[in-house]
Amino acid sequence: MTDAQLPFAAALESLAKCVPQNLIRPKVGIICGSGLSTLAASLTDTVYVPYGEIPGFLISTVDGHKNSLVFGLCGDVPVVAMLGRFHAYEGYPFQKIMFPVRVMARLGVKNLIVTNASGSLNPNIPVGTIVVLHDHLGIPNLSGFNPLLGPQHDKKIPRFLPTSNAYSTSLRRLFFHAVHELGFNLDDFAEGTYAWVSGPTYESPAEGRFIRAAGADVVGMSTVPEVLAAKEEGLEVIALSLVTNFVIIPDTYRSIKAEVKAQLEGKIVEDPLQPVVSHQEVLEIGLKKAEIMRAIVERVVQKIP
Ligand code: R1P
Repeated sequence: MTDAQLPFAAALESLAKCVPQNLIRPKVGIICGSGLSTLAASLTDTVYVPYGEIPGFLISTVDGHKNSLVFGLCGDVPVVAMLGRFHAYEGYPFQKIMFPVRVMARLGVKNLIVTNASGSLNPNIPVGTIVVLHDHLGIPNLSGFNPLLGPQHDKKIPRFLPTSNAYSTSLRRLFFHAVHELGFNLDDFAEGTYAWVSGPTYESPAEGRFIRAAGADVVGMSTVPEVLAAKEEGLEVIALSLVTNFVIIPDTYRSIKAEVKAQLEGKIVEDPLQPVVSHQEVLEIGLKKAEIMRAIVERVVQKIP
């Protein structure tokens, strides 16, 4: 499937039928990451449109992703939020994963706030930190799976999209002003580079070390396709990553050979607990921190000129 075959007209028509006039031209779009659907909780005058009712939209099969587009007011700013997103590991083609962002752009969205849950690779970025992304490392982009591969469907969109300016400096500035105004400490928030991996496996220690060595601070399985589509559509983008776990990247491996040798010599060898990450843990941290993220996102939306 190419972008040209996507049902833009049908999607816009179906939304126009159920969303009232004062909400159908949102200024800001929000994508809620894993466990972060409550980001839209304070919108007023809300209208929920299930993904299943919008032509071209998929269904997220991941826990913590509700399948609804919600239109509403944030203060007096019309906003549209995706309660749940689509990931490549669900078996979905990139064109369809990026479709909602392109629909938002056609509805009039000019600024996109993308959120996600991520694993930290940086010892200075603990679990629970909100990281404002300043760059990304798209591992699939570097290995022949760039989401924008394919025919140039729209001649107005550059064939060779620059990505050095993907993350809006003005929106990032607004974010840190909002943090200050809400009485949070700026030093509790981080800036960093997001490594996008396809998933669905969490990173092996060697993979973690590899992407850390390549300059990434956090890692996750989403966001970059949406950011690329948003940039093609000319949107300003800010991406906020909530660290929900720490990626285990030991410098050395426990030697089972040494342990067996010790056992053979009659020594008692303890079997240490080996921590592993789970999606449940990701959702729990999301739940705990979503309120802070919501307050800041709301403030940022109000501050967008
Ligand atoms: C893994 O726990 C899931 O959480 C993150 C990862 O990308 C993966 O989908 O979800 P979001 O990026 O959608 O927030």
